[in-house]
Formats: sequence, C-alpha cells, structure tokens
Amino acid sequence: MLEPFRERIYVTRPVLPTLEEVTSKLRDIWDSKWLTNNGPQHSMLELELAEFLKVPYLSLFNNGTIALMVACQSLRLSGEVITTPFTFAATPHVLSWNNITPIFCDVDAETMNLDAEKVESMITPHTTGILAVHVFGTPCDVEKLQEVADRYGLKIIYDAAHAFGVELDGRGIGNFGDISMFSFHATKLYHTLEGGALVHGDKNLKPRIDLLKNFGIKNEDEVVMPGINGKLDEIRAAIGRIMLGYVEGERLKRRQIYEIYEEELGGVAGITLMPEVSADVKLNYQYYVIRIDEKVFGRSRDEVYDALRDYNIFSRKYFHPLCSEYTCYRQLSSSRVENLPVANQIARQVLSLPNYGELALDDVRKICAILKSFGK
Ligand code: T4K
Repeated sequence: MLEPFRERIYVTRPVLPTLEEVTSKLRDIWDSKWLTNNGPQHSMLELELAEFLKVPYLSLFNNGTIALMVACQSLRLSGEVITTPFTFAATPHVLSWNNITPIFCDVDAETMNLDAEKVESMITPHTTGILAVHVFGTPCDVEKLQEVADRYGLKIIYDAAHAFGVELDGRGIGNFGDISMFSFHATKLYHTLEGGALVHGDKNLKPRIDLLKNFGIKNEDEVVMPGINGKLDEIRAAIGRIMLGYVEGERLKRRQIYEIYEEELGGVAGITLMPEVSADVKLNYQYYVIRIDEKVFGRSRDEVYDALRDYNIFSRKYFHPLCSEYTCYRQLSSSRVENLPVANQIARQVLSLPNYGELALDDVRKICAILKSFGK
C-alpha cells in the first residue's frame, strides 16, 4: 500500500521569482512614482513579449478575459460566433458580454480542439467569427479553420490562454487568425500574477485595441469609443519582465514531468495520454491531461479523482462541466448533447494531473503508481 503524500499536491503551483529581484524592480517603480497607465515597465514588457512570442504587435491587459472581450470589440464581432464547449468559462462568457450568442461546435476526439471539419456546418447568416481555443497548448487545425473563415468572410480569434511560447513550424502560435489572446494568470507557465495580452499582425488594430483598453480616451479632449479599463499596472508589468527569464527553465522542468507521465502511463489499458503532435510543433508542456475510459480502466474519472484526494493529490477536471452544460448556456440549441457527442464524452473522462517545475520527479512516479493501482 502506497502512503499518501504528507502535504497536498496541487494540479499546479505558480513559478515565483526571488523576492530580491522583485524588490529591486519595486524600488525603481517607487522612485518613479509611475504606477500604471502606460508606464515604462509596461512599454518595455510589450516590446520584450512581442519579441519572445515572435509576433508583430502586442497589447498588454490586466487579465486574459478582459483582453478577449476587447478582441471581440476590436473586430466588431456581433450576432453569432462559433466556439468550443470544452474550455474555461471565460471563453463563451466574453461573447455573452459582447451581446454575441456562442454557438457550440463539437471538438476533435484526439486534439480536443474545435473540430475544423464541423465548423462549416454551424455557420448561419448571423455568424461573424470563430473563437477557437488551443486547449492545453495543443495547436488547433489553423490551416483548415483559416480556409473556412476565408470562404465565409469570418474573423478568427484564438484563445491561446494555454499556449504561451508554443510554436508551429518556427512561427509563434500568436501569428494565426486575426487576433490571439494569451493569459498571464498565476497558474500559467508564464505569468504576471494576473494579466494577459492580445497579439496580431495588423498595425491598424493596435491603436484601436489600446484605445478600447483605456476607456476609449484618445487625449485630454477626446473620448472616441466606449472603452473599458483593461490596463496592466507597473508592478505586474515589472514582475512580467522578471518572469521572462524563468519561462524556458520551467518549460524544460515540465517537459521532464510530461515525459515521466508518458513513460509510466503509456500502455495502461483505459488511459489515453496527451495528443501526439507533429514534429513541427514546439510545445510548452504546461498541462498534463489524461482521459480515463471507465469500462477499460475499471474506475470512472470521478472515482479516480476522489481516490487521488485520499492520497492528498488534488487533480482537476479541466474542463468539466462543458460550457454547454452551464445554466446560462444549456438552453441554446447548439448545446444539445447530440450536437456535441465527442465533447460530452471527453468532459466525463478528462483529468488534469499535477505538473509544475517544483514537483519532484520521484513524486511524479509515485503519483503514477498510485493512479495505476486503481485500475483493474
Ligand atoms: N481561456 C482559457 C482557455 C482559460 O483557461 C482561461 C483561464 C482564460 C481564458 C481566462 O484567462 P484569465 O482571465 O484567467 O487570465 C485557473 C485560472 O484561474 C484560470 O486563469 C485558468 N484559465 C484556469 C484553467 O485555471 P481555477 O478556478 O482552476 O483556479 P484555482 O484557483 O482553483 O487554482 C488551481 C490550482 O492552482 C490550485 O488548486 C492551487 C494552485 N494555485 C492557484 C493560485 C490562484 C496556487 O498554488 N497559487 C495561486 O495563487 O482557474
């Protein structure tokens, strides 16, 4: 019988810079007395991040959700937008906050991303865009989605909340579609405590996005659109600058953990590992998510989740329930189970396992041993 962990093992833990690094940056900010509204830390981080993510234009935000809301506004989306039900609540909510109806489309059984083959069948005369998610950092079928969008004159926004640093054929993942959003929440591979960004390749879009995130204020005498407050303050921008130095180290540590999960859980009957990606994809290894087939494994995902807690392992059911099951969306006709058979099956099988740089590799092996002990 394996012993439970003495301390709780969470699904993730934030990467933290040293206090000394933070204090030194705080001193600069205190001296300048410039705390927010496009200060020097903010300006420098925008440039540094655009370079890191290999994208032409980048605007910082106070979180990924407000950034996505502004993305919809900046592209003037309206009516209906096709999206995935297998995502965090923020994705469809930003559509609702823009008075847009989310139209849920089923996902691909392997990648768990929007099924690009099915998107076309969800298009109506009211459709203005596609809001796709690179879920768990696995890239969407960007070529096929673009082909459909071009044919119907639709915009594409990518929710790249999970995809910081992911690359496709040497290109930053933020270079696809019309706009991509990155989240810099504390639980992400790269973070600014709370924060986010919009990235794109259209130089005319940057001024509009920057106005929208600053109340639409053009200058002291002109307010030109109904904007919102989406600004990132100087302290979090400074922390973001420090954190850029931690990304690659954390990514490599998570890759080691990822590889142990693959090695230990590969071949276990009833467990599906993370999707395989082609050789031209650079992953960020942020999440490790398995799927449990109850009939084959012998225990349901919910039973495994509960049993892991007995061992002090706090996995998460990302993403269960589906957004189409929320009380605010389940009345939509696109939310019917018959429309979303794959997503409904995945949401009942999926389990996100602990994955963060500080997690000891022996502990990862122990988590695998505990998990395997629950099987038939
Ligand atoms: N689109 C997608 C696809 C997203 O996944 C998200 C966010 C967004 C959009 C919106 O971006 P933001 O507006 O958040 O920038 C967490 C995050 O809060 C959320 O940002 C993230 N997705 C989502 C997938 O995960 P919860 O509700 O699961 O967080 P919570 O508080 O339960 O934290 C998870 C675990 O992390 C805890 O069990 C322990 C650890 N933790 C957490 C925090 C906050 C820490 O150790 N320290 C901490 O400070 O949503």
